[in-house]
Amino acid sequence: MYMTTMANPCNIAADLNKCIVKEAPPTIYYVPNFITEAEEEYLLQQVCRAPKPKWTQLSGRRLQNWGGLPNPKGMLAEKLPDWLLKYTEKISALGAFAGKTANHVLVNEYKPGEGIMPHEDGPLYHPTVTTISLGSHTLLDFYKPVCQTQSETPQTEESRYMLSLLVQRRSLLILQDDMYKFYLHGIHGVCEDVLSENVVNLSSTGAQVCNTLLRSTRVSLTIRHVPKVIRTNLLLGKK
Ligand SMILES: O=C(O)CCC(=O)C(=O)O
Repeated sequence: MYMTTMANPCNIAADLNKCIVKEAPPTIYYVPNFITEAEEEYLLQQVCRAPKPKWTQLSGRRLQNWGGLPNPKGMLAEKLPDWLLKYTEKISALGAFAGKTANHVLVNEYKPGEGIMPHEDGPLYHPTVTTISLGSHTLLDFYKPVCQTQSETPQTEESRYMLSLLVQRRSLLILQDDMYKFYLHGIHGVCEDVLSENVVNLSSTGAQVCNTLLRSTRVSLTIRHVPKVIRTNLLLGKK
């Protein structure tokens, strides 16, 4: 499926509503084949071409930041390269950022066996996070937050686990509302995924319960709108 640009940029495009994952709390949009194989290949080449210092190695993945470095006060925005601008504009035109335009892309690369701990992305990027996946599928797992008032039963990662999504290469994922603000998301560092009933979007993927999928290297483009820092010094004419 390839989304067309919508008429009203303040709302999620009407045809995107067909991609809501109804089995999950509000709101997950999952769009299989959002980009073509040729686009995927091109994007992977561009990610690979980035100079070495552009990469930050973390334990369990490496990443590139494009558009500036977000911090709690906002972001000193830098121009995005054209190869990313095409997609930030396309996704913004769907109304994913409530009329704003995405200005930041985080590129994550996961080798088989690598993942990311359950986390929230924080209030800076509200109300939306969008992700294009390249090179491999992954399983994105969602968790309830630790409940501060309930102290009797231990709140393990296992007990807080809620559901998973199969995120295929070339897909677009949009998280909003409670699925973004309230629940945590993470990726287990495994080399293969056995699909279970807990994977709630299987009907739109062509995969089935009990299928085993081997992971290859996955590159995700996390596309967001980050508020810009107001450069008061510049406004006041100071250097
Ligand atoms: O790779 C992904 O799909 C998730 C990335 C993520 O959660 C993050 O960078 O905060």
